[in-house]
Amino acid sequence: MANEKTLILVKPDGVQRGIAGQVITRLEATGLRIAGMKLLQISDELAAEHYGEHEGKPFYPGLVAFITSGPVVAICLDGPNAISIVRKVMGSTNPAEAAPGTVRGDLAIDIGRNVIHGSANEEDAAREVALYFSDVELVDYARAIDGWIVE
Ligand code: DAT
Ligand code: MG
Repeated sequence: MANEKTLILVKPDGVQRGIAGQVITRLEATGLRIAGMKLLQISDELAAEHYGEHEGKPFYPGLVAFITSGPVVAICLDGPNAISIVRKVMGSTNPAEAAPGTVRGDLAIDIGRNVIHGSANEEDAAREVALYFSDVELVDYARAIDGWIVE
């Protein structure tokens, strides 16, 4: 199993709605380890770097306005297959198509207010973790329960 780090954001809608804790609870419950976590307000510059792949698309201006509209909770999770496991917990991009039991399926109804971001692949994860966290903000530690989570 490949150990991976991935970047999650509880987007401004999640913070404003008071469901950041629910989202974090679902992520923690997977067994993945929290390596970094903080609240921050995303600047226009950071938003442009983060969502550069979507520049030029019709929804891009609204996406940048939304992601910079209030604070987000940024989380770095670490563990085996962390990237794909978090994507599974998130659910499909459009909440209308997201499965029940996923964050987007259970807690959202609109693609433009879909509560959570998670890195899509290894390349994005490495880039996004470095965008939001410095080396000293990522803590490497063992948990007493690790042997109950990974064989
Ligand atoms: P994801 O967040 O699942 O990785 P993405 O990278 O394709 O999805 O898009 C980033 C965000 O942009 C997505 O969470 C919500 C918004 N978005 C994507 N497609 C959209 C669309 N067709 N209309 C409105 N917003 C959209
Ligand atoms: Mg994406």
